[in-house]
Amino acid sequence: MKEILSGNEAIARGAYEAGCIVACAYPGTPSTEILENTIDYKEINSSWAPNEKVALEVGIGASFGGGRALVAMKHVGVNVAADPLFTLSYTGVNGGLVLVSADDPEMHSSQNEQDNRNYAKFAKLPMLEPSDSQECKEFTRLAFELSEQYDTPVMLRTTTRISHSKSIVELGERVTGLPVPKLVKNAAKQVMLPGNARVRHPLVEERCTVLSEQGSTMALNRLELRETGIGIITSGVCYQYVREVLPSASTLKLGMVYPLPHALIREFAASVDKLIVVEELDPFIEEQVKAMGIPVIGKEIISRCGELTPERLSAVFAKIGIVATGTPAQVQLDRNEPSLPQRPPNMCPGCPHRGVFFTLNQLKAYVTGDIGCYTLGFMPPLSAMDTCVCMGASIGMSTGVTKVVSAEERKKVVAVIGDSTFLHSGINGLMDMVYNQSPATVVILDNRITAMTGRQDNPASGFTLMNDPTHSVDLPLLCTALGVKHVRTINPFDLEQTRTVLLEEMNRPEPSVIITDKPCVLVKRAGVFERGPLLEVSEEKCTGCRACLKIGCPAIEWCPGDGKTGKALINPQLCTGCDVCRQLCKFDAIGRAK
Ligand SMILES: Cc1ncc(C[n+]2csc(CCOP(=O)(O)OP(=O)(O)O)c2C)c(N)n1
Repeated sequence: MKEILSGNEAIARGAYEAGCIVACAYPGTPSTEILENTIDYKEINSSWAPNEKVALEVGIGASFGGGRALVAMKHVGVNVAADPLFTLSYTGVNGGLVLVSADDPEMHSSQNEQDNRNYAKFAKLPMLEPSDSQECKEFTRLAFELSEQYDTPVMLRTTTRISHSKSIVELGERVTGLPVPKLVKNAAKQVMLPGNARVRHPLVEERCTVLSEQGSTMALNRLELRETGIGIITSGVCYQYVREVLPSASTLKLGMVYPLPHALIREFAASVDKLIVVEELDPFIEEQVKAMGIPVIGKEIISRCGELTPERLSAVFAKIGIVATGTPAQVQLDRNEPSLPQRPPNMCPGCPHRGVFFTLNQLKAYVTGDIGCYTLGFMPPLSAMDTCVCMGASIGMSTGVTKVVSAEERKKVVAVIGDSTFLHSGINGLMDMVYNQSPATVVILDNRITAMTGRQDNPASGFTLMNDPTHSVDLPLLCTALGVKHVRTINPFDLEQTRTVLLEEMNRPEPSVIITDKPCVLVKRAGVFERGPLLEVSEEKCTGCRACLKIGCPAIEWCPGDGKTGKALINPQLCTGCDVCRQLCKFDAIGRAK
């Protein structure tokens, strides 16, 4: 049977067909839908972990126990999981373990565009890179087999285009007859004390050599000889672009981008006149080919930044006099479609984060921020976020700032972090804050969900990925247990309360935590978010002072009127009745809709 699947759906299907029994992840674009699809297969125990390190550790446990395990994360998530990953490379596996790294060239939804192929080389483990959804499925299955055959975790790298594009996939059956998981002690292999690890390291090196040799005959590395004037080494989505732009060129399509199949590369180089590597981001393949003593064209014509497209690739080839002969579908589409209006990202109407950032702006706070929907607090008119580096960084950074500025400036320092991000990696920062008595104030924006990545549950939301009710972390109790003496809960829609509590805690020269307790408007369960009575603007009372526009709510529109005195208007389709704008109107012009 055939189905049209996205890359992420196909990876989930591949895991199912491979007999995978455990899947664990922390959400992050473009990887999130993998676990949102493994839940469709009841044979796979799927769960969200609080962060990527824990997700990988769950996978390692399942593998050591003898089951096949899939672990998924976005590229920056691998930084979080890197510690167990590097040593897992030494221990190897029992049941196959596949780690999906979903990279994001062009940073469609990320804070950097690191090239995670480097992780494969750094951690000395094989990495497969599919070029379409069919390969996403097949390579996932193959990755489990290679993992067990070579006793290694296998990384499967996708990019946003591969994760989110849809193409036809031929479905297969789930494998049967895999060994039944059971506890087997093997300390020499699984306890990485120096004495044991020293024995494992040479095996890791040998494994890389063997994989490189055997890679030359593996079907996933494919030599396609056509015209021999130009030969292109490529992988992933770039392979599709090369085929579209230069259909007559010979290609070496690498399905395994680490370790590289040296013999096959030499054979290809010897069969073509001019060798080019087409790859996004780092010169990962290029540098290794050059290190083999083979001259190759690469990053002198292709940018190290952003993603490629067929159009960009045509322009790249033109630089060295190669004329694109294909007619890429994408190019046609781009030229014919009218461009969409620009829509800057904005918090939703009724978002409980809005009032907090409005108040922080008014208090001229120095806000060490974090990653989530609330990062939009950086945008005008709220303009109340001063830093954003990585998940969980806000609290530690606030401590750092207070260590260097004057006593007066210290009072301005506020860390802002979401519930999911706090549980991901903010807890340690708070522990340090108490331990080292930082005077900063932490605001935990508890909207009961991991909103930014699509409303996934987390350990404080009370439900699992499978939608089963579970314990929900009591955030005030947790902060108290960490030693915070001043933990206060506020209603972020009450601007007066928000301002008073923020001011009190900012002025207190001790660690303090303020927790907001209103849910995300898009929270998926009934009864959590309640729409308030809708608001409307009285045309007579509105003076056109624009005070209500200062919160940047998309539900408030501006009617220019005769051009001199415009008036505000509340769109009833968008208003949630959060009541924040009413509190800003000095003329009592905003009230409940009749
Ligand atoms: C290491 C890492 N993992 C995952 C992500 C993707 N990501 C960005 S913000 C976020 C969580 C946001 O949830 P929360 O803190 O609850 O804030 P909300 O969006 O609900 O306001 C996630 C998973 C990331 N940027 N970095």
